[in-house]
Amino acid sequence: LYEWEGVHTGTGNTQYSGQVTLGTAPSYTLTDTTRGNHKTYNLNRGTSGTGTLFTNSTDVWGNGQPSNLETAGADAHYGAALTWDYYKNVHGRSGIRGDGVGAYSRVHYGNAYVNAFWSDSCFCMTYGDGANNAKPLTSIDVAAHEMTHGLTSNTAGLVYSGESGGLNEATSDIFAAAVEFYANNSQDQGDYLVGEKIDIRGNGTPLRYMDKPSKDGSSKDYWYSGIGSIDVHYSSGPANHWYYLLSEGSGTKTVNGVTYDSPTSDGLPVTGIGRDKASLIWFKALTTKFNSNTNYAGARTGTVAVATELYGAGSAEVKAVEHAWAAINVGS
Ligand code: ASN
Ligand code: ZN
Repeated sequence: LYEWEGVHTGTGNTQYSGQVTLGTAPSYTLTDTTRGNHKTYNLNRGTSGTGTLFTNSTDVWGNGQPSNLETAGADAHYGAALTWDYYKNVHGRSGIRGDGVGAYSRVHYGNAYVNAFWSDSCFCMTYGDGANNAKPLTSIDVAAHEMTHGLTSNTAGLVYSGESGGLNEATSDIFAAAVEFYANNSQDQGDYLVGEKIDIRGNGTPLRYMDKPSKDGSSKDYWYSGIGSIDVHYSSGPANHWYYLLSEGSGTKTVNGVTYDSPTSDGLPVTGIGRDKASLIWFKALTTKFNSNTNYAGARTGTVAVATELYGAGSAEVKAVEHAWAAINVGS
């Protein structure tokens, strides 16, 4: 009657996440038929176009080493799948636009290019290969960060400058952490660090820290009047810090073997409500309360409103949201 092609999965030997299952299509390409047909392409060090769709005959992708060009493809394809699954299974959103359509990924952008980015124009994520073409920026958290820029662009539309730009960046870091925890990958455990696998500084330290953003030397721990004039990757700090405090609380705490020490601007303690509730509050605020010009004060108002809808006025959750904002010097 018909030939049932079924749902194919291949095997990825990634650089950062060990051996993983990948959504592939016969015979065979990095095409994830159960996740909006998300595809992963090889730019082969070029900087334009889509390059070539990763194709092979074995359905085993990469060997864990960056010299094998399939390896970064496997990492990026896996990160996109996890991010898709997170938004679908945790927040009930099917794809970046909620329409079931997948974005696509491009790896091996440029020569030793040390960045990754989302583009609205192609509805795609793009990844450089990092220093010496040896550290592709394709870890789970970076993939989730970039794909989340697509979500933000298609929901609140937070303008990428000023305070809204900091909130845009923080949204990508917040869900990068949430996806990494959701993945529960033994080689890349969930943490409140950004980019800990890609060694972008060359000394083994992460790109950003959410418990105390100033640990990176540039990000701010607390909101202040004028924070909108610094780089959005630094003005994101207070919102990342808010998310950490709301999830885990202030002070010292060890999660998955990483020890955090999170301060508060007013010296008052914050009791966390757990990452799942904190993530839900941010997601609902992003998708139902924030707009393109939302600033820190507006984010406070929006998240308090969402927490009130979800948990009730006067609930422990609403109080925790308010305390976490006060702890980063927003309202009091
Ligand atoms: N990797 C950076 C980011 O996603 C690229 C940029 O500056 N937009 O934030
Ligand atoms: Zn970003």
